[in-house]
Amino acid sequence: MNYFDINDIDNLSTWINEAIELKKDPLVYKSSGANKTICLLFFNNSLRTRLSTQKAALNLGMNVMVMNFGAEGWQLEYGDGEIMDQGKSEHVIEAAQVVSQYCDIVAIRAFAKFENKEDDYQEQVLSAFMKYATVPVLNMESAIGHPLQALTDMITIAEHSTKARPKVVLSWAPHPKALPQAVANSFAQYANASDFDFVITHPKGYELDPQFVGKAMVTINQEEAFKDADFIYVKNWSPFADENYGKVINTDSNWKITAKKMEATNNGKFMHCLPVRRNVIVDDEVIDSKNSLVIKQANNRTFAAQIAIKKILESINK
Ligand code: AN0
Ligand code: CP
Repeated sequence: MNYFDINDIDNLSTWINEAIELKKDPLVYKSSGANKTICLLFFNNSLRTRLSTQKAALNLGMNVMVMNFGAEGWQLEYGDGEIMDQGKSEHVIEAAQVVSQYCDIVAIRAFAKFENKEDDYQEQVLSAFMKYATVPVLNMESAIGHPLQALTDMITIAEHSTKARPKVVLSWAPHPKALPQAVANSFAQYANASDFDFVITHPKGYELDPQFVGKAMVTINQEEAFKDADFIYVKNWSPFADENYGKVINTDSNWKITAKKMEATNNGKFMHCLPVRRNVIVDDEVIDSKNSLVIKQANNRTFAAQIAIKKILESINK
């Protein structure tokens, strides 16, 4: 099996409960990855994903190889039948098969490039690796999804929820650079698969792909959205719509998360996947408050990765 998106999870609440259980004794499956190797390929920067996925693999007794592919690998070609007389040195057809011979799982981070919406939304990089690799593929944030982050977020909400059906709000916040929709897409997808009163709030023009929005309540009134919320999950993303795809069309600081806005919530918890720009996305006062879960959330990245890798290992050993 791959862990590419939510469709690779047979039962989300089982995965969440297993991850919470694993936290009590992270080394309990130390022998399950013995003599197996995971190779982590990064086409983009990372702090949490790189270290927590490595840590998860080590907890499972695996060997880990990490490559900063974006800076140190050959530039890859993805197109079929290309005459490769330009800048790209190697085709993914060879690269994926070659990497597969050195490891048992290949994990990949490859963000949206914002060059061509179709390439991004067809998951050009991850799809090619899944097509040509001969070992399972783990998604460490692709063009349109971040399933390890979303699993982490569901684990964190499960741990901190005091209600059977919490009100969970995904709020856009301003950012100076154009960021992918991946984190928001996956969060929405996993939130829709959970028993939440789920609300998404963003300025006009920031509508997400309907396949991820699903049954969520969507509003451009952030103040209204925050009312009685139990969890405020904040993330910037750039527009999905064709006309402004991957551009910055709004930097309105009125969307920043402030202590005043948090007052309208039901003693709501603040969540963000990190990295976060302080006092642009969120005021210090909020991220430093006792209701901020960001550090605990980052810790859960290890256990989300460990569950996903464990499931992949089980599928290999079957
Ligand atoms: C990335 C993004 O928004 O997708 C990674 C988040 C985990 N964020 C930045 O590039 C700042
Ligand atoms: N949340 C997250 O994926 O962080 P990194 O980009 O630092 O890995």
